[in-house]
Amino acid sequence: MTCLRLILGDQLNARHSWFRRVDGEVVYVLMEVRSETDYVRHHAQKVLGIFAAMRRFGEALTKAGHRVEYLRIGDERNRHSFADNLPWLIEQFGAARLERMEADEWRVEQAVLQAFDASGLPNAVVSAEHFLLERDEAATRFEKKVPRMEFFYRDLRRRHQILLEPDGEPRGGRWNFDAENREKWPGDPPAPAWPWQKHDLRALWEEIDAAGVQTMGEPSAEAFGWPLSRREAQAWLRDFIAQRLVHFGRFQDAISGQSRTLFHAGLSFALNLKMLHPREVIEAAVEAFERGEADLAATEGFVRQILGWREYVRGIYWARMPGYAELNALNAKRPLPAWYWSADTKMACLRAAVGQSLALGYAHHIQRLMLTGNFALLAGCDPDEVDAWYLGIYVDAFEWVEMPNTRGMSQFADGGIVGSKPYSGSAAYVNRQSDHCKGCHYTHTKRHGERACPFNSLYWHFHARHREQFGRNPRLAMAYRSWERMATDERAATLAQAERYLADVDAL
Ligand code: FAD
Ligand code: DLZ
Repeated sequence: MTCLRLILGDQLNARHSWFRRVDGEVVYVLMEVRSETDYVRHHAQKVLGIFAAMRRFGEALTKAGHRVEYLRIGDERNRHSFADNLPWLIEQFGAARLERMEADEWRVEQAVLQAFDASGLPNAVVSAEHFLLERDEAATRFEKKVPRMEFFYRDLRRRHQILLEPDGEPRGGRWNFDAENREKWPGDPPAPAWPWQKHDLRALWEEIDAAGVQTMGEPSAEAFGWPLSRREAQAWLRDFIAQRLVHFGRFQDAISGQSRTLFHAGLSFALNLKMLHPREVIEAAVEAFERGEADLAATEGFVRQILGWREYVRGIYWARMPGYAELNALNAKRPLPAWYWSADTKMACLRAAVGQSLALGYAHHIQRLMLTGNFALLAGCDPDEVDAWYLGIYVDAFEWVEMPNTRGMSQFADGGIVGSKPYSGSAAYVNRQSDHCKGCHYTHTKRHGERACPFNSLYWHFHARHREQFGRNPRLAMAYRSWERMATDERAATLAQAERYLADVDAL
């Protein structure tokens, strides 16, 4: 009795219990399909990376003795969706049973669930054995009331016994070292280069191109950098622990024109494809702390991202979908400026953030939140467009993690489910955290007039036009007080400047 087991492109978990035993009656199915390459315009490196990693995964399973059916993008038999390929695969293998892992994305979960049910065969769904909180528990827990991230995170630290004293209290007497993690990076200590690979993926790129898949950004197929197997991902993890963890906390919120990657881990692609398990990443950081190679602030700051934020946004996604994708609390309608696809803007910080996103399929968290995200928020860009851009451009972008970060944390379109206030910042913030303002076409100290930095007038315009929503928010009280203290003609000139900028955002 043959059983088909479906493996999605972001389910490359070599340590899943499925693979512990070789069973001649099980056929593992992987498919490169247009339903997944086309639901949004992806970065070329994202499609290349997912396909190359899927192919390596399929080959490794075959080598380990498993039966594998791998459908390439150019395969003539390929009908380009999970639902359309399943019926002929069932027939070809005479399958009597279907199995799958839980999908991480709502759209895909619905599609495969329906396809499995439509087959009429007995079928089962199992955990992807990746997250630290199972999907159903996360969804149930967040269904009625979403806890603040901090309390959720403390709870997971207790549950998984991470960085705790024997009496259950946090190591160092505090749960949170965020206050120590906000330094600007002066260029020293030097930021170590990431351990980019040099995979030659030109043949695969030709296949993708020949199939007509539309992408954005640079493929860099001749020397493709991202890790493509568990072994390579483990090497990236070791490199991060040895080279960058030590300064991760201090410079976590820094932005610099001198380094695109600073002390960040670069592990999100490997984690989200499930080549690495979050537990092993957390354990590696905690072990480095125990060996005295990183201090508590750096280690806790890193653990918080993975055990806290990553699991938290997934809980929100699964508790609130599909409605979450429709939320637009600030009624934002503006199209995203054209330079989000070209980096052709005079704003130095945004030129760098968009430019590196197109080149690498990567920007670090503060670039995503306080540069591209902040601009879209202040300008009032449509969250559907903002979501589509973030979901496409980053190699690590999968909707379960992209959407609560974008629509929620960054755009406040969820009305405050993820964060209690919008992440808005003026040029003062950008100048405090980065070295971009110095050589910029715009002047970071000016609110209006020639070459006034757009972040300033847009910041005040945003707060003025959303006074009803945010005027009584205690976390924004200081901003509104400053606005009130400003002279009337200064306020008028600032708002008029913002209006001029908003009338032609493509020209900024
Ligand atoms: P590091 O800064 O080194 O952090 C370590 C790890 O912590 C990351 O690999 C990631 O797994 C996890 N992490 C850190 N912050 C978050 C967070 N806010 N949410 C979830 N996990 C987090 N992350 C994605 O994985 N996919 C996305 O599509 C995505 N979209 C984002 C969109 C916006 C608007 C914002 C503000 C953030 C987004 N993030 C996303 C979160 C974060 O920016 C990335 O996880 C991070 O930049 C990945 O790079 P890194 O591995 O070098 O991370
Ligand atoms: C993102 C993506 C792309 C571009 N292509 C494929 C594919 O051809 N086959 C596949 O199985 N998965 C792909 N993926 C990942 C899926 O979209 C992913 O499984 C869902 O987003 C669920 O998280």
